[in-house]
Amino acid sequence: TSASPTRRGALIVVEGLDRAGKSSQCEMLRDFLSRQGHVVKYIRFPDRTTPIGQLIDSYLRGTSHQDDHSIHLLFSANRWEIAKSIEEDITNGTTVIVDRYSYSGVVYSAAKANPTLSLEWAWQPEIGLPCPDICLFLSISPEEAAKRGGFGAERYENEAMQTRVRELFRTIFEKQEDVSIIDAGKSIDQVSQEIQGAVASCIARLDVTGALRKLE
Ligand code: ADP
Ligand code: 2DT
Ligand code: MG
Repeated sequence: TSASPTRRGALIVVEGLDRAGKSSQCEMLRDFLSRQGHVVKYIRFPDRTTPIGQLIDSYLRGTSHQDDHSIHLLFSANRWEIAKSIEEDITNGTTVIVDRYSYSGVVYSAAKANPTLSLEWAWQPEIGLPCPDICLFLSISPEEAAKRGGFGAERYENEAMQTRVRELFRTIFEKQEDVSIIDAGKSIDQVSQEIQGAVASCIARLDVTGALRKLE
């Protein structure tokens, strides 16, 4: 007799603009799923703790400069260096919540309007990474985001960049089927209810004996 296979965990990605509420909602979702008895991990990209992440951190804080393509590939490499451990966690039954992923990766880079850095170019190094079972896009208007405080000091935290990022997120998520668009302008509790609903139905549909897909 063979042992019954471990139920795999789910890979849940939360995306959105600055101040959309991603980090708050990831924490609440982690606590919600833990209370339901799931083993849960919450991770974020960029992971600024690795050597590659430290290069990214100094670039974002403006203490170093990088070519647009080069920093793009470092953000991608920062996912590849963690990808194996995500896959292992999922296989071992841990549900992984990810705060920003490849979608932020392509959108922020393409928003620079560098003629040789298109969305298509930017997507190539993402191919083969673990594919989320559900992607939640926290959608917020510039007005609502502004109410949540001014821009911070990091690169990209300015009106022009955020406007282009918002348009590009819309472009990529219009084409994509398995994305849940959440109105992030509502109260924290309302947003969290919607996220819980979307995640619960994803987990219910999930073939927990099937493998995690790859981005293509
Ligand atoms: P992100 O990770 O997307 O940048 P955060 O979760 O850090 O966003 O939230 C940014 C700020 O907005 C925080 O001060 C947080 O308390 C607040 N905030 C988050 N969600 C809401 C909401 N639904 N309504 C009002 N304020 C919110
Ligand atoms: P936070 O740490 O505050 O989320 O900001 N970014 C992120 C990219 O340009 N490419 C990526 O691949 C990822 C994951 C978005 C991180 C900043 O880095 C940007 C905002
Ligand atoms: Mg955050």
